[in-house]
Amino acid sequence: MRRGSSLALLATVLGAACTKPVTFTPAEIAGHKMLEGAPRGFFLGVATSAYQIEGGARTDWSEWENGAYPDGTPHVVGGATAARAADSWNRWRDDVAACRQLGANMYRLGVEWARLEPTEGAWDEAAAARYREMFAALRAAGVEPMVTLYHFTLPPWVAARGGWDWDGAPAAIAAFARRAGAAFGDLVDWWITLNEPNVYVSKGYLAGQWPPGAKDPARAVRALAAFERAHALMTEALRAADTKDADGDGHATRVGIAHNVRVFDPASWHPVDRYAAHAADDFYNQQFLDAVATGRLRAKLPRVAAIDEPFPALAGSFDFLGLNYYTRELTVGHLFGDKHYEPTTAPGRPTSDLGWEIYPEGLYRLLMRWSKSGWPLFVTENGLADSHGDLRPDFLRAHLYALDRARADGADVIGYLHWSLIDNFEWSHGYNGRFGLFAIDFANDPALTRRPTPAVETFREAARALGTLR
Ligand code: PNW
Repeated sequence: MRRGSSLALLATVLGAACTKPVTFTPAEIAGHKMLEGAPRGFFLGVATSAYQIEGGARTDWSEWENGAYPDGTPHVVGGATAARAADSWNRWRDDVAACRQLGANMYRLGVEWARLEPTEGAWDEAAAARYREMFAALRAAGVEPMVTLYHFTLPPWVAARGGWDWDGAPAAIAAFARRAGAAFGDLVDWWITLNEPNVYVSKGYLAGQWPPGAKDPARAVRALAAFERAHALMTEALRAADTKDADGDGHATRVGIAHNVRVFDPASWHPVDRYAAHAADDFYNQQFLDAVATGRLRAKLPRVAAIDEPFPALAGSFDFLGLNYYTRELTVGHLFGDKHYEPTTAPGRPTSDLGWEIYPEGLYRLLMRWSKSGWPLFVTENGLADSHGDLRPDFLRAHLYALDRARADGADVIGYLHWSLIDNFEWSHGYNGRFGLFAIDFANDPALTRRPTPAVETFREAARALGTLR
């Protein structure tokens, strides 16, 4: 008896530190039929963001990408900019055609706040009309739009007031959400308030690689809380403004965030590395979800700052949990200072062009982890930087296998969106991170032709199994 219970305790402690190990063999992945048994109504699609594909927008990022670090290195590799990007503002019909070719039944795309509200309180009717054209064309093609309202870019007038450091930012973006809900609600039911606030906080406030270029952990904690406020207020605004059920499924709005999640495994059995994995996981993966689950602002870095106070609008603000999954990190911990850990990559494992480990088992582990959260799970991004396009077919197959396994084991996963439909502006990596199912030769092809990569066939195989390929 005693022995049994202490073993159980030991298992819990070890389990909490490293979750359940699981390994997929190439044979089981190859022998699996992708999306077999997926329910009717499952969403299989692709994702992009406004700033990364549209071209021609003026945001805080367009200012950032023209700048450099004190040593003269440009903020973006090679001094690249998104001035033209994939020119989707003009070529969006090509993107709709690419969705059709894939057999996608959903396309997650963004609207650019800076375009719609270029100065405070203004509203660009012509820009809104063009977005309406896109959404209507998608619906006509049998592709449900999912619309992201914030994907890393702010209008310059918001940035000038301090961006996410400005106390008024959550209310300002909620006002924008209300207008977007009213303007597009008859064509859009699926909404992402915020894309990856945790990535933005890490890049913009800890690493200093994205605007506002800060390396200030205390500010990072405050920024995370500001994003939590913003999401809650945006959800209220959307639910009030969008009362039109576009697809007739009984829901006028389905609101969530696209939350970047990673597996953090300790680099060794050393307790400091294990503590680092736990701390990174908590800040990066868990605190935003706890905020929504508890109706309290939750933002904390040990030894730095902690915010924990009621914010009732957070409660119930997810209709689903959107997860963006790419990779795993192995953490090496630091006991002192405000830099808690160093991320490393598992030795001998395959990686992407950006050096991110390819680890499909992580998607399974994370879906299972949140399968009891009460929220339906939606993979709102998953993809690979692969400029040759030859690793992406197996990547896609393996990650859909992970998703199917999680569903078979009880996780309520309602959709999968691949990042990305087309090659695009990969933030500080410029055009070096090629995530597109359709490749674009930015340097040599003035027509920016969307050219299918080998993974298009793999995607179509999944769409065929789902019955969405027309
Ligand atoms: C996500 N990181 O961003 C985004 O939602 C996309 O805009 C982006 O293109 C895609 O993933 C691929 O990177 C991330 O450095 C950007 O850890 C950077 C990181 C993670 C996610």
